[in-house]
Amino acid sequence: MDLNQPLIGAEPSPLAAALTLVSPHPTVAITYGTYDLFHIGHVRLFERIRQRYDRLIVAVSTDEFNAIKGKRSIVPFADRLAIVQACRHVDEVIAETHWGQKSEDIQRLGIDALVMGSDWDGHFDELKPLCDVIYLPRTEGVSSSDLKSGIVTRFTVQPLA
Ligand code: C2G
Repeated sequence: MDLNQPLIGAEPSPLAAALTLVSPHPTVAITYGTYDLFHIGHVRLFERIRQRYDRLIVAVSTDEFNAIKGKRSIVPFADRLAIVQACRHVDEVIAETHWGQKSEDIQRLGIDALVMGSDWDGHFDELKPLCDVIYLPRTEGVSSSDLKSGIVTRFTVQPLA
């Protein structure tokens, strides 16, 4: 029985009535990012979003869009997309190809909240008329760029003295 469809002329059963009160519709959140060298900061962000919303959609930046963002990732787009999709907190992945797609995504996907890490504080407030816009504290002490520079430092061949 599809509980979302009103039964024509029939009173919903007490169960149906109770269920519609409890969860009117699954709440959906979306977040955007590069997710290069996938790390605990990304996992913690997804985890916290999933604790607040029933579904999490993640938009992963393509390599071409990263170039526009002035970023070059180590892990190619197709792999970053597959890695994010494999995370159990993530329900769906889409590609992020341009800055302006957020308002389209929010309306097309019926988004309740856009959630980003605090390094983006205030950047997407213009979308507040469309959905909740939330910035969660970043996980301290880890970032893809730190991981990259750490690898370079540690594995650069030191010239023999
Ligand atoms: N993040 C975090 N803690 C960290 C590192 C990252 O919570 N230690 C969060 C960031 O705040 C961001 C997300 O993880 O919300 C993805 O970070 P990046 O992969 O660096 O994404 P970015 O390149 O900033 O792309 O349209 C928005 C852009 O696509 C965001």
